[in-house]
Amino acid sequence: MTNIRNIVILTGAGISAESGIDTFRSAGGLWEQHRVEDVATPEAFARDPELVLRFYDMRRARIQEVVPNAAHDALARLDASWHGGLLIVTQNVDDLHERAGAKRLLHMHGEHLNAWCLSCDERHRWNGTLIDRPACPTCGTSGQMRPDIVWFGEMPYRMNEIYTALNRADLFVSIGTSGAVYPAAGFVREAREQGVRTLELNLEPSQGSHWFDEARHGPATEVVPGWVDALLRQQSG
Ligand code: BV8
Repeated sequence: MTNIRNIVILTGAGISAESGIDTFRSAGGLWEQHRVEDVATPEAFARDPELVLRFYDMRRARIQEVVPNAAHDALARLDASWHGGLLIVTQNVDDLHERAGAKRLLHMHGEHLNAWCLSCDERHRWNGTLIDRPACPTCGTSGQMRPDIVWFGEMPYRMNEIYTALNRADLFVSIGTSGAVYPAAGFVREAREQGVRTLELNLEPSQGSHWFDEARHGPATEVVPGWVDALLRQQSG
């Protein structure tokens, strides 16, 4: 992998699986316990806000019980040492990348630890619950705060920045994602069309595996550190 300067990395639930956070589509996964349309759509929130707020309160509490794993740590190490361009685009709404130390990071589907007031449109760091309809710290309105999460049918965040980085990239790497949800699942084809080299690091072939130039399959805590170490060794020549 010579003359690689700018890298875009997409991560999904698989990178947090070994930290003890359920993925979506695995047996017993999140979407096994709840129908997506019952908990992760604006319609669901309008229809049964209690169910949706309880679902996200449970997950917000859960991520505060777990810690980053060797895959998160390896990407933070890469972020700290890579001289070229780097952007980690995560579909995950947990804060494990940040806690591992990653800085060049973007949450395209939002964050559990943010609450969004629909009355004044302010977002607030939030590690408590929302089911008790707390008042907004900015406007004081009660009962208008929702999880700052991109639900199905809603536009993901910072898409322009993502496409700009993809267009400038030399390498696109997808880690721990099934390639089932768009627009994230379309990034590999966008990259290919730009002549960008593409690599999949996943436990098993994803739905878009055939679009990648190269794929390495195995647990993220084994595959990701090995890939990062090789890249940094190459950089130090
Ligand atoms: C939008 C936040 C329009 C919520 C999420 C084109 C074609 C078809 C459908 C669509 C399309 N375009 C849009 C759609 C509709 C929809 C969609 O894609 N539907 C799918 C189901 C067909 N997309 C949307 O609605 C998007 N919005 O299009 O808006 C718009 C346009 C203009 C203006 C306004 C609106 C919004 C999508 C975002 C929804 N929110 N998350 C929450 O977290 O509760 S998506 C959520 O699901 C995740 O963020 C992630 O994106 C996805 C789950 O996928 P993964 O992370 O990959 O997890 P999964 O469990 O599936 O797979 C885990 C993988 O890891 C597996 O491959 C496994 O093998 C691997 N693994 C497991 N363990 C390990 C491992 N790998 C390594 N190591 C391990 N140990």
